[in-house]
Amino acid sequence: MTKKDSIFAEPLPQVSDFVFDQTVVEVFPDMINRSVPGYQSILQGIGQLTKRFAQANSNLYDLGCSLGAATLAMRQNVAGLNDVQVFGIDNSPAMVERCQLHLSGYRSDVPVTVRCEDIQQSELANASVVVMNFTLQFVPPEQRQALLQKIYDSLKPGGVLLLSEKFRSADDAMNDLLVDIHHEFKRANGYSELEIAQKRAAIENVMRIDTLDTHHQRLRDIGFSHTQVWFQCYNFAAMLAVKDNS
Ligand code: GEK
Repeated sequence: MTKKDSIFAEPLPQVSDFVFDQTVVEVFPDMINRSVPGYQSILQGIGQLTKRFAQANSNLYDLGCSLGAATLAMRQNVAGLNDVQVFGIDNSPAMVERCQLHLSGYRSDVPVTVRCEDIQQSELANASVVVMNFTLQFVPPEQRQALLQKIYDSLKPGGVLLLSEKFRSADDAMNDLLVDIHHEFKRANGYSELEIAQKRAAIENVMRIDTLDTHHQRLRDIGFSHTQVWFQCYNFAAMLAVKDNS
């Protein structure tokens, strides 16, 4: 049973920047399911796309793996492929510890290694599938291009990046609408106005979001030959970016 997220339920004298600490780990599955529209559908799609793009004799990476939900979705979809390794990487020690415990509860012949590292420092190589499921948005904007370039360089021909992000619309009126209906979604999932407002204040300095155009353009500039949104709900989208086969 996952504990209910009530981190921002009481008025705080001062709202500090959001951190992925032990308190967050305890409620994380409830928090992400009640906050990210389509989270379960995206995980299912990550599994499906992994099945399609994973290559034998390659590595699969889940960058910013939290408790390993996408790591598991990937691992469940590579059975039968020779010499495949899955790596989950997160820089929160509390997340990594719980992720290891969580993954050890499932049986699999596919080796999984969970590492506590900053993904900006991680060595990535021989990859066929790289997942960043709501992680890039926590990397400082000016450092995103270099990280994505490293991912591109680590991919084998025909490899894929699966990138999910909250985004903002360049059209201010449309952006206000998307933000509003997302908040309605959170209210329908039991979050109060106070919880929504305090979470927003906690996250605004640590999660700076791009437009979808910025994402597509940056991925194209780096060298990805095809980019596509394959899932969207309100201001949340999952994209795929494919490296050419040649
Ligand atoms: C899921 N992918 O459930 N290096 C490593 N990890 C990082 C970094 C960094 N530089 N910055 C942030 N993180 C998951 C959900 S949550 C999204 C991802 C959310 C980690 C951070 O510790 C956290 O665990 C994760 O990225 C973001 O499919 O909570 O909105």
